[in-house]
Amino acid sequence: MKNRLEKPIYVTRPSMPDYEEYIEQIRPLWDSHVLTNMAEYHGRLERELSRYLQVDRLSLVTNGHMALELALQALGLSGEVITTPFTFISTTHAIVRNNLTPVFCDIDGRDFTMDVTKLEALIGKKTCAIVPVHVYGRVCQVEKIEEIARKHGLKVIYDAAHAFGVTYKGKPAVSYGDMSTLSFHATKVFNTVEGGAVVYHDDEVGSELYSLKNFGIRSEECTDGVGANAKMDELRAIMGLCNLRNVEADIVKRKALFETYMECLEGIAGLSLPFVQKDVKANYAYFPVLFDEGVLGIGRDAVYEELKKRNIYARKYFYPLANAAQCYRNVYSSSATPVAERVAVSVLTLPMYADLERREVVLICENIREIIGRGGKI
Ligand code: T4K
Repeated sequence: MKNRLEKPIYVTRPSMPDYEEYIEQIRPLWDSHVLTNMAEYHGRLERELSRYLQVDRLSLVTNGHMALELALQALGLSGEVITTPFTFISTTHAIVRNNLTPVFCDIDGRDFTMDVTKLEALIGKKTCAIVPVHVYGRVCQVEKIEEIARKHGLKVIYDAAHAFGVTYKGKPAVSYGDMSTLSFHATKVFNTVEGGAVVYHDDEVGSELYSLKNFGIRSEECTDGVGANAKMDELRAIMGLCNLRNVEADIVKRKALFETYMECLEGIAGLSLPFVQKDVKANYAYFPVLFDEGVLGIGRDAVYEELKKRNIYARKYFYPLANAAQCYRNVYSSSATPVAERVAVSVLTLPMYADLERREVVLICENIREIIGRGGKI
């Protein structure tokens, strides 16, 4: 094990502003004592994010999960929602916690987003919406989904937790569908520590979201909705304002790292590299690879364990599938989504974050090559 790293490398590492910059920016709060409840910096971040993401309407919330829960609630849905199991468990939970029933559609074997060729067969009398996931920041087949949704009168809410800043044919990915939800969790391309947002198009929906994130309160004496508390506080909003200044540079750094991975791992039979989508300006949020045990003679789990011994902490995003999670597996079966099942058992997302160094990526790749017995130094 000649390549063991001295310091651990995790799958991701949050970007942070300069300490002095953040302290300077939060100083006014010590004068105003206004810390939360949709105050000044909450409003500022909403405006700056709308500008950066090129959208007209955006509502900040406490996290990506609440963005999903409230987006579904704001539309007043009931019945079945078609989604995919190849996602973080939050997507399914948000559907279930709205008393809606998830129906799992399989994924496309190349980009791992919803397989639209299997979508229509799942639509029934009870179907009210589709919740596709722009997984790893890959854009779903938005045009086809729109066509099918329109034909059947369904709402479309994209889980765009991974798709910050991604564009498709020059248009922001988050501008498709009735709504899109974003996560600004510490592990994301853009973070506010914890945070999220809903992008929407209809002012009535916006007013509903505003109320739902504040307990359903409309005014001091009127609470007409069963809301939650999903308000982003001022300290996090300021963190977001600081991080937003660096996000473009971060994406450039991620792109370079992505290209280094591609160079260092290319040409290995049995190791599939990320699919690069046409017409998409990516954000390089993740670097997922698939290990085909039949070809390599070593499987994903063994590689994962061996990398850990070498101080490299890759992750199995997204294994197990949502339809195989302990809380859902008595109701659903992952065998109904065979492509997702195959991807989930062979995928490993390798470390990817703006401050990762090129030489660290090279070392990670050398370790992978050594573990799978495919060549030494790069
Ligand atoms: N929809 C989708 C498709 C999502 O992927 C997510 C979240 C959501 C919805 C919901 O959005 P949020 O409600 O979370 O905003 C992480 C994140 O917690 C989660 O946000 C993310 N997706 C998911 C894919 O990954 P874990 O449990 O894997 O995170 P954790 O704590 O193991 O962190 C991974 C690594 O990152 C650690 O090994 C070290 C590093 N790290 C992490 C944190 C939190 C740091 O260096 N600093 C940190 O502060 O879920």
